[in-house]
Parts: sequence; structure tokens; C-alpha cells
Amino acid sequence: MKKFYITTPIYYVNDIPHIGHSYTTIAADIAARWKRLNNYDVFFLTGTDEHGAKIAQAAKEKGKTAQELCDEMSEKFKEAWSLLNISYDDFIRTTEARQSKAVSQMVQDLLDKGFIYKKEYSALYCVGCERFYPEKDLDENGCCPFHKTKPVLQSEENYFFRLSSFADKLLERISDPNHKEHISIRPEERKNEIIGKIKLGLEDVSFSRTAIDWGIPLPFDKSQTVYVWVDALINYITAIGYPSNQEQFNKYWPADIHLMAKDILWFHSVIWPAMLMAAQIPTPKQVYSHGFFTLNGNKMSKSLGNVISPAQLAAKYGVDGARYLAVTLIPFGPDGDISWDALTKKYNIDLANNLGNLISRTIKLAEKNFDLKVPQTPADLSLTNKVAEILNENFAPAMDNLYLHKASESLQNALTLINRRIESDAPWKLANTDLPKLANCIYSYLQSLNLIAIHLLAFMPELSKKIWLITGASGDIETCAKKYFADKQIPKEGFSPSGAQLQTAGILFPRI
Ligand code: ME8
Repeated sequence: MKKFYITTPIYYVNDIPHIGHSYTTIAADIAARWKRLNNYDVFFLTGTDEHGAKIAQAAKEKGKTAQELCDEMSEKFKEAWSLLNISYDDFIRTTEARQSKAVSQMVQDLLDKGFIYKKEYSALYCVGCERFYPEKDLDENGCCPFHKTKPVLQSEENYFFRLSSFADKLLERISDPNHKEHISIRPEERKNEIIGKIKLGLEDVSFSRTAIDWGIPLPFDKSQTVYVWVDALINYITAIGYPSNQEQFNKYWPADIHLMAKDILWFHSVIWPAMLMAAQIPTPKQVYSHGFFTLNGNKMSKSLGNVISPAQLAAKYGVDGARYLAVTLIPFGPDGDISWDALTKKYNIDLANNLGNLISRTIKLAEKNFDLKVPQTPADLSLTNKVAEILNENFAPAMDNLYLHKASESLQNALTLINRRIESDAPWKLANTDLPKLANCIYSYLQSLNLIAIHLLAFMPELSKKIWLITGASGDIETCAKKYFADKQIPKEGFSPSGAQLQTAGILFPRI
């Protein structure tokens, strides 16, 4: 069995989860579910980033200890992911003992191998990003490009990591797809940005802090804590067993996809692989930076009061509706803008009209004319085969490349094909004129809907199961989906055998 290890960033616990965190996590969940349906042994990791100045400051402002804040907020992330039906295999917190053990081991190893040294340093620090900024990387007002705040000058004696020695090796691995340890950075534009930046030269990076005590102490100098980003990146190997569970570590490492937005691509595609190379650990196979979105043209922020929470999304569109809409509204890759209006429009078109109406029309016809049963008719899979053709050609490749918007486009094309067929069949006229033809039509719509449900499963796990039941399909949907994705064979009698009991659908997607 092939393995697939996918990670989300571990999110800062200074604030509650919002639609930005949900976006990455839902996308990773869909990728993980898709791979499981394709018979991969999947490990899907998410978690929370709990050390550093930002968290210590937030705790102070809220009148709590840092640990109290971390305990409370990591629960909020878990609650959000439980609400959104996120099927993670592990949720890691950087304040756990397994993390401090792994971080200490890795940092000591890097020191022993000669990649860490001490030096006096003075530079501008953005607490929001938890990083130093060279002046050239600030915007025209001298502010951090992400937080729009002025970084503060910090002078410390820190331990440094010899990042500068890895420029050539990184360029080789990133640029050459035939390199045996190729690091694929996606999308292409982001890869080119990273290559361009590495070519400008890499400076060594600070690896520790003296002024921040909310962190993991350096094993070889307890007066300093490990820099929060170093701590955070190591989570990806801690969770699968580094350094003690070698067997599990070897099973899942290297990561197949580290998923995130562009704000933190540099850490994942440059600093993290360099740390791994220094420690002689294989580098990740792919670093995927999806788009960073704005809301009605604005950055989401508490002060603007425009933050959308996972609960608000789920309350408006249902959990499965929220999952589908969040990741398919804008193309997955480039930056984009989202709004409640655009989400609702897509909900009404894709889900209420194209899918919801199709199901309710089909079930009503069967209820009225065939006693709410799959009609008795010779198995005719011609329509279903056409639906399969569209999906085979476009859906699977889109999913494999994480083009989630393209996958949804292909589903919508398949639904349009079925809806057009209904329009041309005009089955509502057949009840009095041609009952065998009506039986054939309803049978065809039901089989096609089953195929749609199988393909929607990674996006909408609960609603797909419901559609499967409503349409009288036999067997467990996940087992049938796995079998279908393995051999692409629709069962001879269809998924819903003639005579099977259907269920009244109600309104699955009420129009908003
Ligand atoms: O950076 N659009 O955590 P973080 C798209 N702890 N994605 C968004 C988004 C938006 N507007 N806003 C947030 C950290 N995200 C570190 C990570 S990993 C070793 C350490 C998502 O809480 C996106 O995935 O600031 C982005 O990269 C991440 O949240 C940043 O989360």
C-alpha cells in the first residue's frame, strides 16, 4: 500500500480559528480523504503552534498564563475541526513533551554536526510573523508586508544556523525535477519566486532567543529558548515518531505535501529543507502554497470586524456546504477575494439548483410513479457512462493536483449533463404515455447520482452518504467508492439495483 503524508501549518493560538485556517485544513482534509479512497495509507497532521513572543503577549493581554491560553485555544481549534468533520490522524501541540524531546534532539544534532554557532545580532523583528526582516523586505512605509506594523529593533546574542551553506543544494533540489530528492514547490510562480530569492543569496538565520522565555530551552544553553519557527517546523517529524519511533517515522517520512499559504512558504521551502539536509534527514517531496484571500477586498482582521468563523460558515451553508464552498470558490493556488455574496451565489447555483433539485426531482418522480422504489427496468448505464467519462477525464487529475476548483467544475459539468438530459427526456410527460421509458429515465438518473455521490465523498462526507441512501444504492459508500476508484467499473446492475427502496429526500440544500 502506498503512503501519503499531508500536513497543514500548525496554527498560532493567539486567536480563534477563522476561515483562513479552515481553508487550508478543509483542503488538506479533502486531499487526505481522496487519497484514502484511492487506497493510500494516509497520515494527516494538523495542530497548534504554542510558543513564542506572540503567544506570551496574547496571554498577558488576556490576563492568563501562556499555558492556560494554549490549553483553551488549542481546544477551540479542535472544536472547529470537529465541527467541520476534519479527519486528521494526529493533532500536535508544540507544548507537548514529545515535541520538546524532538526539538532538543534535532537542535543538539545540528550543533554536533557543526551547523550552529553563536553571534551578536541586531535587526528588525515583527512579532506578528515571529521573524526578523531585512529592510529591503519591508514595504514602502518600512512596515511588515503581512501585518502592516513597524518591526522593532532587537539586539541579542543568539545561536545561528548556517543556512547560507545550503543555497546551492536547495537550488538543485528545487529546480531539478529529476533530482532523487526533488522538492516540488507549487504553484510554479511561487517556485520561481523562491528560486529568485535563493539566488540573491542566503544569510544565516537566528535559531534562539534570550529575551523570550515561553519556549523550549536550548539543550546546550538553558539561558536561551529555541526560536519559535524552528520549534514549529520540527512538529512535522515529531508527530510521526522522531526521534524514538523509527519504524513509524520511516513509514511516513518524507512528507508528501506540506500545505499552507504564501505567507509562510519561505520557512517551509527554504529553512525547513536546509535544517533537514543539515541533520541528514530526507527533504519533503512537495510544498504547496495555496492562495491568500481577502474578504470583500480587505485583509481579514479583528479590528475591521470582518473575520468569518468556521461556525458562521457551517451555520449558513451546513457543514458539508461550508466545506465545499470554502475551497472551490476561488481557484486553488493564486490569491483571490471572497465575500458572503459570492459564497451564497455559488451555494445556490452548485448545490441548491444543480445538485439539490436534481435529487428531489428524481426522487419525486420515483415516489409518484414507482412506489418510491428503483424502477424495474433493464440496466441502462449509457448516461452514467457519459458522466463517468467527464469525471474520469477531469475530476481525478484535478484532485491529484489539488486543483479543487477544477474538480468542482468537473462535478458541475457532470450535473449539468444529467440536468440537460432530464430537460430533453421531459420525464414528467412520460407517466401517462410511456411508463417503461420513464422507468429507464429514473433508473439512469439514480445511477448517475450515485456516481456523483462517490465523487463528492471527499468534499461532503455526510451528504454523500445521505445521497447514497436516498438513491437506494447498495453497500457501504466508502467501500464501493474505493472499489470504483481502483477499477473504474460501474457494477453491471448499477449501484442502485432495480426494486431497491428509495427514501424521500426533503430539501437537502435549502435555497438561500
Ligand atoms: O503562520 N487566506 O500560523 P498562522 C488563506 N504558526 N490562508 C490563510 C489566510 C488567508 N487569508 N489566513 C490564514 C503560522 N491562512 C505558524 C505556522 S507551521 C510549522 C507554523 C492559513 O496561525 C494559511 O494556511 O498564522 C496560512 O499559511 C496559515 O493559515 C497561517 O497560520
